[in-house]
Amino acid sequence: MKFFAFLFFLFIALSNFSQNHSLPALKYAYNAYEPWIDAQTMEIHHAKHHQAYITNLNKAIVGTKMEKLSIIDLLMYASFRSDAVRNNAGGHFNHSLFWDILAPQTSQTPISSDLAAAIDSEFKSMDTLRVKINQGATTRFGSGWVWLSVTPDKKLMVSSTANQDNPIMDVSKDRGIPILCIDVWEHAYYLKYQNKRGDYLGAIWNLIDWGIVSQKYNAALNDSLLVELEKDNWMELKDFHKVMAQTFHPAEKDNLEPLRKRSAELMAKSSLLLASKAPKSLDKPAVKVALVQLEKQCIEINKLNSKNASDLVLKKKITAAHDTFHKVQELCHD
Ligand code: MN3
Repeated sequence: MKFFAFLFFLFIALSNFSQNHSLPALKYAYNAYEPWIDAQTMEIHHAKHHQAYITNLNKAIVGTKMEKLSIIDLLMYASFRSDAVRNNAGGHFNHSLFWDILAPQTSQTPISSDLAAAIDSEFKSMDTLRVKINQGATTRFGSGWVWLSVTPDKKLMVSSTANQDNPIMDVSKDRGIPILCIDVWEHAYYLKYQNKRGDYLGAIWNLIDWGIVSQKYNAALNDSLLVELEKDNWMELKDFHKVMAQTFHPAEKDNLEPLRKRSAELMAKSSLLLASKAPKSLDKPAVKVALVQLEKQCIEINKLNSKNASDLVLKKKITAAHDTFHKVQELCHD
């Protein structure tokens, strides 16, 4: 009996271990970031705020397929996730990167010549980059983050996002792999700097470990995620996908109501998709041919619907259009 109880607890322990996200340890003591960030802020920020994102992320995904997904997969398709997953997966990833790039001055490592050259060619100088990042941070209304990222065409980009969003998420306009970030939530600075975000921004530059940022720059340049981000950056495809999913799936179960209500919208989205500019790697004849066919099918569905075609006919047509859309998606992931 004891042996079975042991197995049972082992199973519970292992299953928790494999499914849960957990708080990464800080590389330095809470007081090592003084005087720029005080120990109390670091401790509350790490042990309370960051931990809360992780606890709530684990809660939001427990018992779902998302338990098995990497944090990157959770972020990539944020537009398809609940607000709880979007905010807490973002909160976990963003803070993990932030802690990673901060170091007390005595422990900092120098910037690589590759990153220094990329900064000079993209922003003219480190000083201009700093001004640009601080501008992004100052003008971010409310809570959010400012980022330095590597874009799919391997350039450096400064951007900012609201709340716990980040450049990996498909809800972001400017996408890339972040290599540096600054937290501009008030909880990052309020105890020491109160409402003076500018003073905090002045201080935080003393803590950035450019050697670590350089490592992240090299890793990002060779990361296959860059290719995925480029392919995924097609808003019109996502817009069409949503309407297709919300009309086709009910139709599969013989509920034609959503399609009857939204056939004009589906048609409009298919035209917008056909007219849109595809990401460079997907701009190929086979994709175009499939999109032309898809638009034709959506126009026909709308026409049949306006003539009150039977459920059976509409179901057959939306199934065929859905097959075409699947072909587009397959072509995109070749
Ligand atoms: Mn924070």
